[in-house]
Amino acid sequence: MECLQILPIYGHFPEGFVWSVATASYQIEGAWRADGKGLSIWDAFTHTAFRIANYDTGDIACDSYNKISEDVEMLKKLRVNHYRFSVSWPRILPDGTTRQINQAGLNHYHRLVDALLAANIKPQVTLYHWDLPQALQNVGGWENDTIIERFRDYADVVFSNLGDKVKFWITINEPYNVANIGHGYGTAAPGISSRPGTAPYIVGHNLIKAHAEAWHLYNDKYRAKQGGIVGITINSDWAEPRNPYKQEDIDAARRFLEFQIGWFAHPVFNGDYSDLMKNRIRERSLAGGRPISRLPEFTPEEVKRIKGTHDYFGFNHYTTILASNLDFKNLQGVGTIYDRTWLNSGSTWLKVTPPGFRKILNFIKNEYGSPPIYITENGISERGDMDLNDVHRIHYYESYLNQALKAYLIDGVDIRGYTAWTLMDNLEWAAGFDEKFGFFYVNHSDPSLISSRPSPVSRGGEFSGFGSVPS
Ligand code: PNW
Repeated sequence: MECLQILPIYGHFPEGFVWSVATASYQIEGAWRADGKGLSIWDAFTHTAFRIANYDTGDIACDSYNKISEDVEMLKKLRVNHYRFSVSWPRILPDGTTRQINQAGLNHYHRLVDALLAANIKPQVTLYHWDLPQALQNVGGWENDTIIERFRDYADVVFSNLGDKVKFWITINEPYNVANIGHGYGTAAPGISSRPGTAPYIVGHNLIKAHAEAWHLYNDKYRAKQGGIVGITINSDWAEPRNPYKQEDIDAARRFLEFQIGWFAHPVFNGDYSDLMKNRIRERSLAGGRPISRLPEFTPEEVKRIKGTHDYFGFNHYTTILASNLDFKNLQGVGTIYDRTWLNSGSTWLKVTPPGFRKILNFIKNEYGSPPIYITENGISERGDMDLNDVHRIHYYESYLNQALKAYLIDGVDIRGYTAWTLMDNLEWAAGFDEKFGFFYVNHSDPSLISSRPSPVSRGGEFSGFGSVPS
């Protein structure tokens, strides 16, 4: 049985399968103060000392704000049929509210969407890929529950302006990372790390409610007219027990998954946080002398309103960890390490572990009611000197795609689309420009940023585009 895992499978994904690549506004757009754009928490974060490797910023990034046609040319070369990008909230609503709607910002996205459609590439649009208006952060950001209404208002502006042309919406990208990295570790904007046991859960709670309100808004006001689909994109690693013969580690792996993918998927797909998560956090909170759990509660009405707010399962996946039981340290009580035989990447957290992809796709099928799944991110980074030959990247995509194909053909997982991260090397958040996930290389020492993209030095000399991936 085990050897079957490493043999490739041949076959096809279904008719109409979505082949896509993804980017995010702050990572590529630049033009951070152009045409009336407000500041985002990432503008503030990258301009704060010691936050970002090499003091890199997204001030210019890949200059995509000014390079729509170059970006579309690259997409054509990849022969994708979709392109996933995100809208910068402060570019459209400079202070985060509808008090002022910045038409110049909206026009940028109109131009981009029009150029895509003219090239027969359909847009997949993320409303929130982490660049919150700084003005909203100044009043508490995702910790303040007024954010739910603000997000709904923002979604309303974007749906009403772009919804005639955009039929695939993602409300929020990776709420787990917004909550945990932004408000627990503090290594992503807004960089809050002073209340690691409470702030992430409050933020997560508001993210879930904000997503649900945006989904209902679309459902009630736009769906009949515009006919698109809306979902949330949830990220998760796969977890294997560190010692597969030890029940404690098997339980730890399960806890890891329920605390990562389950934190957001359980309320949206099954209703409420899982009992395992609720019980564990309550137990630990009380043991630590708190009167109530650190995990906020949904009222029964809220549970009902949130459950079912999905037209598909948006899923980002990169890697696998080994889980073991820990009786102290973090709330979930899970220690994580990597197997030393796993291939490395340019990111410390990312190891090449293809079989976990198939397993977690099956986990989604089994735990969340076999929803249609769009993989909205998957990819690998490199760092250091590169010859653009890309053997690691080719190996990663071939083996991960084959695992997805097995999940589809053998296991019956309802996979509808696959999106690679990312179109071109871009600002990899706190890691700056050093970690390169792109299909295309961007030469930052060329002030025009043009000559190297799109150009013969683009990556993937041997990656012949999605049109010919064994599918
Ligand atoms: C995702 N981790 O972020 C994001 O959606 C992208 O914007 C990002 O560039 C891409 O994956 C590559 O990192 C992640 O530490 C950031 O486990 C960090 C982690 C995972 C995903």
